[in-house]
Amino acid sequence: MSSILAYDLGAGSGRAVVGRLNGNRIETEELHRFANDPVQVGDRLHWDILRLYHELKQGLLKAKHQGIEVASMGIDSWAVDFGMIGANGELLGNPYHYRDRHTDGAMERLLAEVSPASIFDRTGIQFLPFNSIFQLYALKKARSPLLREAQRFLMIPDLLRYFMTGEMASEFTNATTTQLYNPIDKQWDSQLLKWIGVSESLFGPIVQPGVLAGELRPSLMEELGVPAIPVYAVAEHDTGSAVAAVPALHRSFAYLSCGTWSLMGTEVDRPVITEQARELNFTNEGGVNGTFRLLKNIMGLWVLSETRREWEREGRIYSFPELIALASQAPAFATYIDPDDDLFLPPGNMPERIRSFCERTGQKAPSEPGELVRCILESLALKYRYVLELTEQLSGQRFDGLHMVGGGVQNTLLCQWTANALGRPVWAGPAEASAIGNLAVQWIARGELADIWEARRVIQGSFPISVYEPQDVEQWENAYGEYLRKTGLSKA
Ligand code: ADP
Ligand code: LRH
Repeated sequence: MSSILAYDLGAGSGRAVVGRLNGNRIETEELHRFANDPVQVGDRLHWDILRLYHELKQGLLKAKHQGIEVASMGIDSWAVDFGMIGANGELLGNPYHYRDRHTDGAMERLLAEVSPASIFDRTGIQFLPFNSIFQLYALKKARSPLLREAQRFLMIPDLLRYFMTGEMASEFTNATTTQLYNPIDKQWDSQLLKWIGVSESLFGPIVQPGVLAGELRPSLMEELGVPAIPVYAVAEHDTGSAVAAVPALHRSFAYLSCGTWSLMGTEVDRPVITEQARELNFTNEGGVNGTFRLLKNIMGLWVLSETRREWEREGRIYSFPELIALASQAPAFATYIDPDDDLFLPPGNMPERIRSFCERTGQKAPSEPGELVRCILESLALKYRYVLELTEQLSGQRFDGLHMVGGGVQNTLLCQWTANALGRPVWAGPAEASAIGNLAVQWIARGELADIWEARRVIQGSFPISVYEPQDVEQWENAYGEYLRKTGLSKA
């Protein structure tokens, strides 16, 4: 039984997970887990990319020390961000964090020059102010030296794979999130690049998940004392990997990938590039096996983790289970936020922003920690209902329940409240869906699993799935009406 390795880097933390396929069962073992703390330098927020590369090396060393022979490996991470490679093959600068404010106003500025329809029709991608297209446009407008020197654009997992192998290639699922990839022509969109004034020569060949993309560079093998390990391009967008691991047994299913972000939608065979999809601001991100993810970003547990971080700065340390316990004791249905309000995107003082949202919308502002956490979690559950109904409208499907995967499934209160808000069951798990999807694509490429559906069957049989049946449905139904009114979503 061979051991393979998945690196999964989330906005909150990264992990190296070893997977073994034992007949019809997957066994996983977390080798290494590390924080992914971005670094503010002056006005700019960066990813600590070299530290992350260091942590990837630690994963390989831990495997070596435990006598694990790694037969292959793959890397997935959050989307949209990138590094630039210069003429000497070195990384130019530190990649920006998608929450950095250098993109403030860039989307509005570009959309004043080029119509939203002409961008959406070419990409099928939702408008988020931090998409790579707007980051690049902002760099161009700021006359960034980065663009003058750059020879190659590599997204985060492409970049780390390049560090490891010395080979450069852009992986498809992640490339689609740039809003510069045309899924109809199946290539980078030259017209969009012309509109933003960025040279097409920066963009290299696109490879599909499952392609063998190189092996460890000799210098790295020597540094770590490890053998040549094949490196696969997997679904390098973490959400692509997470959805590949949704334990669904039938074609038509709804998912919520619940980590720092909440990504909710369904899988489709073809991108849905219609006026309705554009107006509802849904996206069509590339998936495995030629599929697309018709989904919408919801700000997600970021609002909670950033709230927790604010309290930590004040010297009040709470674990997630403590916060959940406080929320469960606070009064129900007191105040609501729309987590997708622009207020909540940048890092900062979330308790203050929640209060200011409540004041703006004529609600009593929560003050105690339990009240704030309850407001966040109830609002998320109710927003999930709103987006699930939009997904149904757009896809013409009706879903019997919701598959929830990602670290957020550890929040049993959120899972239960989501079932209550939807009035439908929630099937929660696995928590490490992105790492498992990463492994699954490698097993398919290695000929050990037949296809994505066999992978999903095996995942379903290998990991516990918790079922949450809806409770207090009438109260939640009433709360939903209140939620839409108070947040202003009823007018959207
Ligand atoms: P990402 O990949 O974006 O870093 P994860 O999938 O690891 O995110 O999920 C992280 C989220 O999971 C945290 O923001 C937190 O809300 C939730 N979480 C993590 N651990 C726990 C826990 N023990 N109990 C409840 N929630 C948790
Ligand atoms: C989740 C995720 C999401 C993107 C965001 C930038 O980690 O990849 O799919 O929209 O990060």
